[in-house]
Amino acid sequence: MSGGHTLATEIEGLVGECESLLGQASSFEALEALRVEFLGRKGRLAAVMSRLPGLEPEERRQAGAAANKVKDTLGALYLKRQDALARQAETAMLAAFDATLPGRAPAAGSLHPITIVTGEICTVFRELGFDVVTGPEIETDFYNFEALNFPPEHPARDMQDTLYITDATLLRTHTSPLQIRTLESTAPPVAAVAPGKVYRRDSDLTHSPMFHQIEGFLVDREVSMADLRGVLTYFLHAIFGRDTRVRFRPSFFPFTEPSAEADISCVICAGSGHAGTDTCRVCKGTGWVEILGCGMIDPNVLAAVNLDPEEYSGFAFGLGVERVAMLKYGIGDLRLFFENDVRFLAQFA
Ligand code: 2NM
Repeated sequence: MSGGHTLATEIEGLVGECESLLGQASSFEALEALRVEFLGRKGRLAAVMSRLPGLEPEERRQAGAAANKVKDTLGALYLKRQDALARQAETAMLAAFDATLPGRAPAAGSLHPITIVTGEICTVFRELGFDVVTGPEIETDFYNFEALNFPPEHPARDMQDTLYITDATLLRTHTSPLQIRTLESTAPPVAAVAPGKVYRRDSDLTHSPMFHQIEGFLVDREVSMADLRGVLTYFLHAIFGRDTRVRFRPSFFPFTEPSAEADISCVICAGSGHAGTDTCRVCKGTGWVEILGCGMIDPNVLAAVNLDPEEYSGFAFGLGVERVAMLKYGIGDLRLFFENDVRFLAQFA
């Protein structure tokens, strides 16, 4: 050491000053200001270093060594202080709330009641050996009407109130076109259900221009009305409960002969016809509600898909999913299905 005021002692003096200031730095901002003041590119250590080239070799060697040591020492002090401040901040944060509280679960969505009921119905039929088939919502006149035994002048075509796209293409008014497509491509024995959206020119309190249907059929040799009755009764018991009574009434559809409608005992009043002293609003006091249409597939429909009606027979049925959901959940207003109000939908979580 040459003693007295040398650059080396000046540099070491910086350490003491910086050390005490770093110890007092109480925020990340104050710490950063000190780093810039002492260690920055235009800082005080850099200013001292810039004077090195003008020194005598011996003093330059000592000053250079001191400067490098100071750089390391101050750098380490800076990191130590930064770490201490981070710990302080963490401790303060942990003191401010209870870190053992469980997290808040994000709100989960839920299935739409139409999706739930469609799934339940398809599951019952899948368990009975039916396939589940889907297909286009835009159909041709052939698949929607002609193959289903609706002649061009048949009043049922007007009754359907169809949404036409062109003369020959339309929005399907039922999912039966899928049964035709399946019968065309699959040799009997064949059984399938077809869920999906269907469209009709109808819109009021109890009719939506788009709603959901499930239709099904089974074709084989020697299929009878007894098979229809057994399968559909089993299905209605699976959906509405074993205590539900089922009855069949004669009806008419262009694609089935004979045709029938199935009623179940009213799910609201348990078939009593009244609610307390009032008449039951759902079954209007009859004790029964209509639930599906069905019948033996008309020979003309079998012929349209090149099956010999003398060799094969089958039953078919169709139902509205909104109607099943309304009865199952006691929903009084069809419009609730299409408004997507979360207060309604969340009840099916
Ligand atoms: C119903 C009622 C009765 C039906 C008929 C067919 C087909 F394509 F196999 F002939 N599919 N669905 C049918 C029969 C639908 O809905 C109320």
